[in-house]
Amino acid sequence: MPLEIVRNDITRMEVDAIVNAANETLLGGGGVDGAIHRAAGPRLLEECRTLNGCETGQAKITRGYNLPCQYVIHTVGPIWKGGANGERKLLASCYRSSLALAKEYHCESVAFPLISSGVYGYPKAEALQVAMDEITRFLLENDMTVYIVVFTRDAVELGGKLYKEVVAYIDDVYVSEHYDPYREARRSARADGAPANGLFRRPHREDTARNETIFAESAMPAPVIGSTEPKASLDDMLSQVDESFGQMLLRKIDEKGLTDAACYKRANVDRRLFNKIKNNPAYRPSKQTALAFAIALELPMNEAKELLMKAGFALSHSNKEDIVVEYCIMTGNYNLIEINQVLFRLDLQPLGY
Ligand code: AR6
Repeated sequence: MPLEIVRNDITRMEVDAIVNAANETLLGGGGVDGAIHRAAGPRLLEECRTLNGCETGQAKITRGYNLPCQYVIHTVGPIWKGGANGERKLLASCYRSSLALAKEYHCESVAFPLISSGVYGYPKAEALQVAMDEITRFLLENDMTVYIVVFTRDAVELGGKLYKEVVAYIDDVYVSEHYDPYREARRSARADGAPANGLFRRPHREDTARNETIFAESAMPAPVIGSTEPKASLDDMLSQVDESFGQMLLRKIDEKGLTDAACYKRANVDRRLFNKIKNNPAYRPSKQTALAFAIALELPMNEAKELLMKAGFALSHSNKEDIVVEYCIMTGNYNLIEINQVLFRLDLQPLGY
């Protein structure tokens, strides 16, 4: 997947380059800078001494030494002074300069921490937005896998309007459809003063099944048992195979007037996977990939379901990822990066590949 947000310690990332949130001296410090120097060993500091520092918004590169990555790109983020002192521009410049260096050194994968969002005080949600905007812009023109590495404890501080809306929607849909009458009966009995371990009839399977709504139509019409219609032969049926996922995808790309590259980039899918889908009509992508294309193509709900079905999947209210995507399609939010941010916060699988 070209852009991915992950929870990790950046010093463990096995990528071509990791980015360090350094200071202008480049001689080490606390936070992620301290962690990177500790993990890389003293030779990193020796090399940093030869670089004569680095200006805010710029970046310099060294080797990775004992780290699992080949390079460390050191960039200096702005100190947050309220937001009216060019902080955004400088932070954006950190990402641009670092990505330009990564490209110059032929890196195929790079991992960024949330620069400036620790000691330098940049609000985390805004820092993440700048990171995503700049990385997305870069990926429109370049092929690279870029990770934004968020320390686990920081993830909870990442806010966002869409996130709050989606959580409310999940609470409505998921909770009501996973209503368990058995548990409810126990709960109300407890409220009535009945013993918590009292015996209750477990609901019949059909009771609970009624609460589960799968909202994609079935891919095949249900077989009619005992039908008197003449039976088609298997050969006949096999000769009438529908348009495949890849064929429908390419047709939709044309109908929308998009180029292939614009579509797979919007879908956060890498070129190799797109070519696999394009060149092999029988190829079945993962559900995350199929959904990513539905979002990239800005398909309305019925067409999104149809595309998904071509890959052999359906949307289900039993699945939180699906509810998030459903909400976004229903509300016309086709910003895949934003959707992935919400999925990440909810600990769900992101879309794309
Ligand atoms: N992996 C991933 N993220 C991390 C890690 C880690 N190992 N450690 C911290 N973070 P900061 P800044 C997150 O303070 O704000 C240094 O002293 C952290 O939670 O490291 O740009 C330099 O020398 C936060 O979200 O960098 C400078 O003087 C983000 O990384 C100054 O701090 C950045 O936090 C730079 O401050």
